[in-house]
Amino acid sequence: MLKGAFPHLRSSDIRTPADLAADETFLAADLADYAQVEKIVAGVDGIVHLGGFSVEGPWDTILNANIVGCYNLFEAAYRAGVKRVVFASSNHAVGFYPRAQRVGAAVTVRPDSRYGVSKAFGEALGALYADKHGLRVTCVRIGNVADSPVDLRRLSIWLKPEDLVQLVRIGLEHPDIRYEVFYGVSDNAASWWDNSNAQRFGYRPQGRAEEFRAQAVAAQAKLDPDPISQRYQGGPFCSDEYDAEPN
Ligand code: 15L
Repeated sequence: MLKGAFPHLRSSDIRTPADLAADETFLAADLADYAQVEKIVAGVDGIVHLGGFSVEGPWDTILNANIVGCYNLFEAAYRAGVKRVVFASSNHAVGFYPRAQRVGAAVTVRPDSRYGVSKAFGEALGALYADKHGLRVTCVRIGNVADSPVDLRRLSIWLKPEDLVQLVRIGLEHPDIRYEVFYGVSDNAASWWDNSNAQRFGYRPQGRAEEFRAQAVAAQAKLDPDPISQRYQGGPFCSDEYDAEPN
């Protein structure tokens, strides 16, 4: 969806996609290897950093892909003179806020997993490179990107792909960005997040999760009840490995 928005696009992943089009430029890289990251950022003006391990995983996996990998990305970007980074953070950086609480972009992080901790780390790293080195950094705490919301939790956090593109373009183009945190969420009536910071930069989401309520409710009915998951915003990322006394 960014095709045509910018004169040149380069994509990267640890594996080469099988369906690359003839007009697409691709460079494979393992983010955990600094020398490889240096090659993919060379000559680039702006980066949309979606790379890494995108769910909970063993510590070594998170450490290499999301901690070392994220450091390599910001460090190499800064050294190469890249001007902007849009970092794909996640709702799981704040997943342990209860669903009953509405939160804004400035709340203390409350990660719900090692994965969520890695996203909080990425947000902190982005702030460091913005404040100390002048990189323009936008962190998007993405809810769930899909064609439609697939359960009750996703009715609150669903992000229509086109709306993600809108947020990415704000991060890459808005003249007033220095360091900002946005929620990656569409115009969902059941949202738990105050996304006024994104709106301040012109974000006007088009997706409305409520239009899919019936299908989300039907899908939810097929899931086993899980009180911890249903209490907190991060859902199953909270109940996974949970052994605390509930408070
Ligand atoms: C995420 O951060 C994941 O990348 C995605 O796969 C979903 O699990 C999403 O969160 C979610 O919370 O639904």
